[in-house]
Parts: sequence; structure tokens; C-alpha cells
Amino acid sequence: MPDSTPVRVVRELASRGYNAERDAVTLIADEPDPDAAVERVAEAAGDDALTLTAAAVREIFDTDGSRTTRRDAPNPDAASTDGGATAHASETGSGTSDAALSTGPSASEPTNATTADRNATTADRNATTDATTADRNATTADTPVPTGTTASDSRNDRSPTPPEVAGDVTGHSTGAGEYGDFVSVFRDRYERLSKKLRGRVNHRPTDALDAMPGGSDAAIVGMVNDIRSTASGHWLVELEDTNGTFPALIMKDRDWADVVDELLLDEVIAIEGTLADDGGILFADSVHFPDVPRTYRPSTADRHVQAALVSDVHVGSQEFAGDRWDAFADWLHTKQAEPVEYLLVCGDMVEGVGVYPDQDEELDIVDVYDQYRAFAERLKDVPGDMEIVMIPGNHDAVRLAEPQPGFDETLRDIMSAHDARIVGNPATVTVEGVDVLMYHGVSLDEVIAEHGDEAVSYDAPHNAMAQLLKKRHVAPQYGGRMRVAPEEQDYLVIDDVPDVFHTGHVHKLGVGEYHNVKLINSGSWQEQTAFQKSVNIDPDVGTAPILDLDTLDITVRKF
Ligand code: D5M
Ligand code: FE
Ligand code: ZN
Repeated sequence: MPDSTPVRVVRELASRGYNAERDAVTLIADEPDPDAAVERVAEAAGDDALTLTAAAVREIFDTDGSRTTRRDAPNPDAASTDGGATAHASETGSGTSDAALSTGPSASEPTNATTADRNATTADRNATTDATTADRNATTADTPVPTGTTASDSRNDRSPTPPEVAGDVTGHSTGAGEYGDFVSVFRDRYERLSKKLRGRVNHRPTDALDAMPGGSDAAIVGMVNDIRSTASGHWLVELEDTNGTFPALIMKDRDWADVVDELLLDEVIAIEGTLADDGGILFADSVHFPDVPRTYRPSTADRHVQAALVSDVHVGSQEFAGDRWDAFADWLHTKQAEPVEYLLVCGDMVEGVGVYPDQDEELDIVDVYDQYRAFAERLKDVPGDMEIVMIPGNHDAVRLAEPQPGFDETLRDIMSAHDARIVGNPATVTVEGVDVLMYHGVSLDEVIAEHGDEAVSYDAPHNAMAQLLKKRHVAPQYGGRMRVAPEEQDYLVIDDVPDVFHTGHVHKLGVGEYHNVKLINSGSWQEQTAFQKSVNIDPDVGTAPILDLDTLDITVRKF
């Protein structure tokens, strides 16, 4: 084992059919001769241990009397100093990562070795931690701490609660792509978003406006159907509701006229104003978005627990940053990362094939299934006791049009190694009481291209994310780059305000806040591609924002 990092240990153990707890890996990696330690552990653990617990490893070391180092002076950060693989890990931004170190020692050591199916094949054993959290907790209480361990040796292992998922199209797709489906998806969008605006303005249906006397105050709630500038430089915005369309005029000299910069076709807004003397047009006095209330109070976890948010791994691309991923996986095995119980992956697991013109010239793995197999190998390096959630992106092998269903059975099988939770794009994933809206982010390209303000740019993708929250829709503008699959309902509406909004796709790091909702665009694991070079996109590579679920503080780690 030339490089005795925890990842190597994990791989060695996996090749022998073991899934190991993080602490178990640390203990082995800590040994003077990790190779020999793996052998000893594998021999002593026998065939019926599917998941190697730290307690089991300690017992093996204690029994064979061969554990020579660090028992009385454990080095909790051994994993990060071992082999130098994480030497270039660093932190940016403000956060509370040190709080991670304060997790107190526990009196007991969880084990799940006894809960799994003993008849499982070796391949299965490699693959999953079979015990449910409930099982794990149940066994925790009864498992004694082996004698001879120190307090910091006997800390808790991760015991994440399985996330809940809402708003996921997976398994519910009904659309056949026919005209009627488009009508129903837009009708549903209008119904749900106009509801959020109706209480705030005294609106009239478009066909009733024609009958109102000129000079009356009036308001319309509608979908933006057209945006045009007039010969004199004002803006004509046509809104459509279920009864018809009506034009509103935004005068260029109003101090809020730059709101037009923000408007996208197909989004639902309200315009208040005064009807022209001869009717027929509304002179706008104000524009309202469905928006997030300024007073929104996010929920938080009631214990100290963290989630790592990543996206755009692009395994299979020649530019996939495998060394950085290794460093990240190494870090997840350290004591500092102990509170990181969740890994959320926001799309583009693999590079895919035929996604962009000439993409094949930059492929390292040409078969898309082989790409997923290689990705699954990378997932195995993530501690077995973490919960993983993944949604697809535009490079993944699911339909491109949004909402995208989660991976099919074949891909699930290929990626079963870590028993990840596979959901669609978008989806709301609730972890420890915190609602995280995960959306890959293709519409961010559109928002950035269309938005007139420089603050909404690739260098600040969180500002584009804020626009989506304001419009309460993850992909407001249909057509252009955005492909929308018509369904009976619009899964892209942001019905409930999330506590955290997580996207990827643009390969730039962005961390921000909008009306108390945390915004995280998580960067990528792919170095700059030829295309990105040609258009001057300088990606943020190897970034893993770590979200504190109890405080919602974010620490960005760079690998
Ligand atoms: O896209 C990563 C980013 O780069 C995203 O902002 C789109 C943009 N991109 C990348 N390749 C292309 C091509 N060929 N045309 C247009 N835009 C592109 P991702 O989809 O994650 O590769
Ligand atoms: Fe990507
Ligand atoms: Zn993408």
C-alpha cells in the first residue's frame, strides 16, 4: 500500500468484501503497517461480518496484541496527515467547521455487523451498509465499549436519519409530450403561482379589464407573454391569464423601470396600475413577484450535524479531477468530518456521451455505463455510514427535459454500491428537518444570459439562484436552452419555501442568502474543458460547501 490513506484502506477492504465504518478505517490507516493490518482484520473478521465496525477492529487488534501505536495517544487527524492526500485541502469563507471537533465522546460504539444479511454475496457486501438507522441505533445501546480504548477512540459514528423527499417526478411522469399536456402544465403553473400573488393585489381577469372605465386603478396577475420596447423607449409587457391577454406599459423614466431587466417570459407576476383613458392598456405603477417573504424563518436541525453539497462530478471526462475527489473522500474519513453525515450530489455524476458537440474528443471513458461504473467506484470511497442523495443533471443518462426523473433500474444497479437515495431533478430533500431544494441548474444559464444586471453572472451564480426563488420557479422561461417536459402538474414551481437551495451546473462556486434562504451553487470536479476555455469560463474545481444543519452556516472546503 504505497499510499496508506483511508481511501486505500477502504478499497482494500472493499476488495475483500467489507464495508467499513469510518472509525474502523481510521484505526487501520493509523497502524504502522496498514497492509498487514488489513490482512489481519480481514482474516479475523471472517466471512459473516458485512460491515466492519470500529469496535470489531479494536477487538481484533486487542486480541492479536499487534496494535502498537497510538492506542494511548490517539491522533484524531491521522487520516488527514497520512499520505499527504489532503494536504492541499483548505477552507474559505466563514463558518463553524471547528465546531465539528467539539462532538463529545460517547459511551457506546454502534455496530451494524450483526444486522445485515449473512448470506449476501461479496459483491453485495462491498456495496451497502444494509442496516437501517433504526437497526443501527438499536444495536448501539447494547454494544459494550471494548476495554483499553480512550475516550476519543470511542466517539459516535454517524447515524444519519434517512432523508425525506418531496416534489419528485420519479415514478409519476404522465406527460406524453402532446399539446394538451403543455396546456395543463402551464395552467397548473399559473394556478399555483397566481395564488401567491392574488392576496397582495386587487386583480381583475384580463377580459374584465376591457369593460372597466378608463382611469380606473386595476391589477393583473398573469404569465409574461411578451416583452417589447416601444419606439419611445418604454416597455410593453403583455400578461396572459386563463381568460386572455392584456398589455401593461412600464415607462422608462420610472425609478423602478429596471425591473424589466429581471423579467423572463413565462414567469407569473402581478402588475398594478391605472387603465388608460380609452382603456386597452394598463400604465404600470408597480410589479410584484411571487417571491419569498422577507420574514421567512428557516428550520434547523436539533443536533450538530452537517451535509456536504457537491455537484458536477463528470466522471468519464478527461478533465475529471480524480485526485481532488480522492482528497475529498479522504477528508470525509477524518475526525474533523465526523459530523458530515450527508452527501448531496446535485447532478452531472458522469460526463455522458453526446451532450455537447465534439464532446467525444474529451472523453476518458466512452461507454456511458462504464462511466457510471467508474462513478460507483468513487462513491465507494465515501464513508459507508453517510447518507447520499443524488439528482440527475443534463449530462446524465435520463431524459434531458425537466423535470428529470431519477436514474432507472439499470443505473441504480450500477450505482448500488453506497445505497444512495436516487431522486429526480428537481426535488426537495429534507435532512434533519432542513428542507433542501436540489435543482441541477440548467436554467441558470438562461437567467444569467437574460438578466440585465452584471451582478447576476457566472461569478455570482447565487444571484441567479435568488432570481429563481423570487419567481418561485426553478426554470421560468420555456424554450431557448430550457427544455420542459409537459406533465399534468408543474414540478418546477417552488411551492414551499426551502431552507436551503442547492444547484450546480455552471461549475462556479456561489454561496449567498436570499430572504434568509441559503443559496449554494457547489462548483465542480471537472477541470476547465476546451469549450469552457473558448468562452472564458474558469470553473471552480474541487469545492465542497459544508452546510451546518443546526446553524445553516456554510464552510467551503477546497480540495
Ligand atoms: O455545463 C457547464 C457550464 O458550461 C454551463 O454553464 C453550461 C456551459 N457549457 C458547457 N459546454 C457547453 C456547450 N458546448 N455549449 C453551451 N454551453 C456549454 P455542463 O452542462 O455541466 O457541462
Ligand atoms: Fe456540469
Ligand atoms: Zn450541467
